[in-house]
Amino acid sequence: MFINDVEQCQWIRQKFETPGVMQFSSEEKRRLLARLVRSMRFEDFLARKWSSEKRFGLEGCEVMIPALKTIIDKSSEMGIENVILGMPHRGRLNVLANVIRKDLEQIFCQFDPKLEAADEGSGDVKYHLGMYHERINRVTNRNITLSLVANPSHLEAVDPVVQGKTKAEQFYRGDAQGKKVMSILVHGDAAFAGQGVVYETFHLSDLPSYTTNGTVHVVVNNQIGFTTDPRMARSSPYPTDVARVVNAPIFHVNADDPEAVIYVCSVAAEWRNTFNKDVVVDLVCYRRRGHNEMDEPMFTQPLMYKQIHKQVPVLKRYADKLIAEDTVTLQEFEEEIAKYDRICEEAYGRSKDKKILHIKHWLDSPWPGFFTVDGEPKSMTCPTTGIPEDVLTHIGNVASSVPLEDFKIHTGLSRILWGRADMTKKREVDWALAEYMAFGSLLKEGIHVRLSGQDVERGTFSHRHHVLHDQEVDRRTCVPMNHLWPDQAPYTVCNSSLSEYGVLGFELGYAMASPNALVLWEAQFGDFHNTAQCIIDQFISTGQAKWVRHNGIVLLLPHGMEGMGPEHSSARPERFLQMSNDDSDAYPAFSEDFEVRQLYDCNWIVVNCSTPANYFHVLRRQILLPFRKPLIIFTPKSLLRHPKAKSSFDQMISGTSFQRVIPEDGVAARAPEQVRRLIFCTGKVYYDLVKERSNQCLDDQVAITRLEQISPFPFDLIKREAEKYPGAELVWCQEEHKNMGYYDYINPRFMTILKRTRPIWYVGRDPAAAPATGNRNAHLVSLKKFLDTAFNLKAFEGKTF
Ligand SMILES: Cc1ncc(C[n+]2csc(CCOP(=O)(O)OP(=O)(O)O)c2C)c(N)n1
Ligand SMILES: [Mg+2]
Repeated sequence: MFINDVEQCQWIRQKFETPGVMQFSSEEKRRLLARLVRSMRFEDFLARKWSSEKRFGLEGCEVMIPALKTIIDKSSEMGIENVILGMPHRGRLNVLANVIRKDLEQIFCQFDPKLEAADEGSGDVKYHLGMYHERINRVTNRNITLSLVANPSHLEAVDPVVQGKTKAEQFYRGDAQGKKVMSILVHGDAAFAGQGVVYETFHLSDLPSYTTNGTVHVVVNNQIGFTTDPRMARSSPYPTDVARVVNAPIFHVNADDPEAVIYVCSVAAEWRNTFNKDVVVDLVCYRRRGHNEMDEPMFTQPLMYKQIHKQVPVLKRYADKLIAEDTVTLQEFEEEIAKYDRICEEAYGRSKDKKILHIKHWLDSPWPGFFTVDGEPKSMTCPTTGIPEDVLTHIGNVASSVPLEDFKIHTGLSRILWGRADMTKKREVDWALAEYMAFGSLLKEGIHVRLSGQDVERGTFSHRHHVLHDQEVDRRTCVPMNHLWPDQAPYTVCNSSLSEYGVLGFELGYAMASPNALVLWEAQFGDFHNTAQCIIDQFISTGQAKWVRHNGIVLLLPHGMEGMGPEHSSARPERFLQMSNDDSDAYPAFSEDFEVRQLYDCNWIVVNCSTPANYFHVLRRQILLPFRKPLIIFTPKSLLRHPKAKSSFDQMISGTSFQRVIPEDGVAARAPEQVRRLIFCTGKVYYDLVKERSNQCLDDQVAITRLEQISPFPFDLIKREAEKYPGAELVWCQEEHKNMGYYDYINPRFMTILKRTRPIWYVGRDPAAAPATGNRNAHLVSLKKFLDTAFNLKAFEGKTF
């Protein structure tokens, strides 16, 4: 343990070294016995009824149930009203039944393979689902809300998600010190030591905008069961190394000594609620069965399992002890068992009447009032996203000012603010100002906005400057966005630790807590999102399908080929598009609500805006939609300062909206029948194309139309554009390599909407392994090459498709 605070060390010493500290009343002992009965008999019941089903039983560590309950009791006693739990497979069903108190029949009916799912989506296996429950804590007689966050198989991935949700719940309750809301994270020993996200999560606990004011961690340390498991080498010398890494006290306790366990758990909860710091309880136990109930551990660990089979179960041991010391009689003990078995049997009987499975009953984060009682959106429309001009002007003025007196900002920043004032006067915005206006206007409407990521306060490209720093007073800062209106919602902008997996998971959890917040995570460069791939694959892309849970998180991923080398170039749009669930081959029915219906049906929205105004609108639309979907935005780098990448207030005032497609509006659009080529593109390459078209004097012969919302694919608007230019050759132009970017996604969709009557030719960089070259000259040569092809009207002559 590496605690350098004397008071804290003394506190721990006093808790553990004072003679006779572990005293339990007979009532406490009986409660502990009853909890062990439930824990053990629950597993026995499942084993009897469904002997060939995986349930990842707790046998060998049944004490985890009283352990968790003690942490909750003690925390409730110290004022906690809301506990958010994250845990892996081991013992999860038992926790649902006996800690969260999910109705047993709801758990049992999950074992019935014939049950039909009432909700759309893929669903998930029973030992992954989440849960939310408000109840009275029987020990303290106080209300307590417990939620268990749904998780994927990916061990420890849920940790930062739980922390983000906890932080958000604390934030909305004004519980800045974590006195009302706390989290508990349960870990397996191998995953705890081996998965880096554990460390990333611990690290967040020391950062002001990410701390949950302490978490109680419980490790189910059955490492003995893995020591010779051929599936994995034993992890590094646990637990000493882990102690060094997690920088929190670790209390090791023998799981076969239930009184010691609950004493330690009570001290851990007291530690958390006294010092608001993390603490780890290491339950050293063994695993009575195989990894799951279908596994035979004797195959690989014969000698160890011979020993394990000789172990007397903890319940028997403890019952014998209490009977010997006259705390309970054998009869009372047997009655306690019979009572719980009866509860299980009765619930089992009721579970058989269930015909339909509602995954909705397993929501970990209900959003009261956001949907109708049936869980449907309250409307199927999206109001326009423009705002009154005076609001734009007001935000522009605040964005260009320093709201605090005697606050000296850097002269370079003065120039930037002056530039913003000038734009506001001219009724125009660049990227940063458009974002300011989107955030500011949502804050005015009572929507909390939180932007998190590495260096987001200033902006990686030094364009944002949402936090001003006094040049003369150390650590004096000012966030003008919080000085817009007296009754606005709060704005949080926070530089994260240098982590993607942990931080994106955290923000996803934060966004889970409420639909009335715009929560954004920005990657330093889009490339870096792949170290958070698990959060993207397991939660963002699939979360709704698996857990019927909406989430409106926004990913800002800087993207663009600018000769900066293989890494600072691509946010890998192809990956997001490949995971988009809209059907490439189905010719859509164009109903009146097609646009919003498509958004409702998709698993996420992928956009690449080419104008600041469209960026402004898509951010606002995210909140004005009557449902929530993750939004992936490929954001620009060079366009942040491109003189042409500006928008007028006219494109943002009331009545204006997000444009899924921006059609050609120059000369070509005025005489479409004369147009020989219609180029579709998305993002920054538009500006290269327009410049080249003008250089080659082809403005009347080549039209350029921008796809701004890539997925779900705007079939209706693309159809309209293609039909407007009946004599034009259709081209898709992208700056990314052919096996990357958007081409593989858009091509079959163009074919569907054109009913295969016209080809869409590819223009862009050749296929490649790396997303971009490291050689600036090679970058420029390939750019020139594909721009030449884009405007070579003979390039596809005679070719068939
Ligand atoms: C990230 C990840 N890698 C691998 C696995 C496959 N896996 C499932 S359980 C398990 C062992 C977990 O050991 P431990 O954390 O000690 O938990 P226990 O099962 O012993 O309770 C492994 C490797 C997984 N689920 N997640
Ligand atoms: Mg283990």
